[in-house]
Amino acid sequence: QMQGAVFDLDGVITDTAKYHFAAWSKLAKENLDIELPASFETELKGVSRIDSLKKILEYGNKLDQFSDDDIQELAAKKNGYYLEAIDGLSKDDILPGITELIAQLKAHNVKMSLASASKNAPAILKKLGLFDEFDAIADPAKVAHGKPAPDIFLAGAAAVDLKPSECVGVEDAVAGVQAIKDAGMVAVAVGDAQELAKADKVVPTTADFSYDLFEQTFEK
Ligand code: B16
Ligand code: MG
Repeated sequence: QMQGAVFDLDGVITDTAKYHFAAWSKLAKENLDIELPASFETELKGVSRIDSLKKILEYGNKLDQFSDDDIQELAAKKNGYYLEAIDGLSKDDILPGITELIAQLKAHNVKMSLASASKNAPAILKKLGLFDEFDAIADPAKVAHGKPAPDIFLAGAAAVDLKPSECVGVEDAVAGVQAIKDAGMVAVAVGDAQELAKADKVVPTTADFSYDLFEQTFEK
């Protein structure tokens, strides 16, 4: 039986990708003179703050123009824009089906932890009113490698004293599904079935998530 569920945040519990993209677009335009194409919204999903910035600088052919200190400073500036954008986040921003799913997992004594690349994850969960629902939040600052490396999902399972093989991992990004599989977990994903084909189960929307779906996928 499934003992734990290890969740990604952005795209699974709430949709912060649009705010990340808006903040990066503003930074790129105002500080770097780079115009980001819309495709970057998906491209930056699950990618850490610093790696996202490096991708943007690479895209603009400007990576060699900035020192490590500049990069830290620019990343901090982006985070300021992002925090402004998510200031109004509330429980209305929880994706469909997630509140019900959490209740079902709790009723079945399934431990829940978070495996988000976001350093803002605790603050976001608080705004959504979900902070107390989670048994643990893995700290992305403490893992060596970001997604698609399995580190953050391994940390998520360990944080609730479970083996990866006892957990289901939940993701919306290709890199995240790869991380779950390489962690040795069963993967449930939301989004495009073709794109996320490495997952054990893909559903079109978070409203399709349920304890039964997770448990059936786990047992397969
Ligand atoms: P922060 P996830 C990821 O969240 C986002 O998808 C990604 O766009 C972002 O750059 C990353 O968190 C880091 O976020 O700047 O807040 O530390 O999908 O792993 O929950
Ligand atoms: Mg995500």
